[in-house]
Amino acid sequence: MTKRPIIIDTDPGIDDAVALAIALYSEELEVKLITTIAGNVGLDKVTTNALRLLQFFGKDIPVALGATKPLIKAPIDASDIHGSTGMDGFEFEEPTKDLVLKEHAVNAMRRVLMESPEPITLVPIGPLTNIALLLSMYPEVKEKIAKIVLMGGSTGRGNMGVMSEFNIVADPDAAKIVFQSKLPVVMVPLDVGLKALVYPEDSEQLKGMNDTGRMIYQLFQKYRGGSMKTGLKMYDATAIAYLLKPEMFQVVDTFVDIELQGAMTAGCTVVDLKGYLKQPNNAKVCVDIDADVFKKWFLESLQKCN
Ligand SMILES: [Ca+2]
Repeated sequence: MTKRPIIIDTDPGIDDAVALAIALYSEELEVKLITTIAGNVGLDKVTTNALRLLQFFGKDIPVALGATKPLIKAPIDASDIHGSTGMDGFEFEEPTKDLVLKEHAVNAMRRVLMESPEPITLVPIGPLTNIALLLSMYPEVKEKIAKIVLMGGSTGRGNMGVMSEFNIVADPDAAKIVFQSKLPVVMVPLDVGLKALVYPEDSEQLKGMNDTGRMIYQLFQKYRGGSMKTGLKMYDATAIAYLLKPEMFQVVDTFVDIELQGAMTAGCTVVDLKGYLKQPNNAKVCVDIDADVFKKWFLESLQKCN
């Protein structure tokens, strides 16, 4: 089987760590590049976390550093959710910097895309600043992008505001550029992340599964994306789930825009499920997930890791 090439743009982050583990060990995906973006914590910390994970997995994937802050608005600090390092709970070895490219993430993405004989899928699982910069600076890359499968937004309520989800509200201007890009965009929103839950009994299975399972189990002890008792929310892993097993989702074609001006709703995704705005569809939005299928897939996928 030829592997599908992807680029993951990430801000690890505990749920990012899970997404990376599954993607890096998948027989179906070839991760060509990892780009980092300030988000859950600052750029230095998320980059160190990405390098820690790659060293832990023994995977030599190039890493390029992206934007240190959003396009326009001030950054949000989410260290209350992910701990002060962004990935508290496991003692990683100090990573080498060997995998770090000299190029900025935007230039690295452009190069990898333009050099690729086949289109590449972009998988942003953090704020969309790098992707917006890429599309704005180098529009010629668009024909090399198969699609953008992003974790972010919500069709209903938010997790960083009444109506706003973290990855989108962290850089709403960037999100607007991505949704207006005319590229095929798949939005895997908060709605499904809230149902993609890992419970104590699932987490216990990870503990003795393999090294990766043990590491993730330990990270979960510090993760505040939900509580262990009522289920930990695997937000970012749902984007990888869409790539590998889209049939577990209910998906609708619709129009999505980003509210930039709302006095109380700035940064929310306006998902026009009923067509009030009379705009052409610009995204596929995952509106539901089969939670049982997800859980089975989640555990089976992590079993493939070392
Ligand atoms: Ca993330």
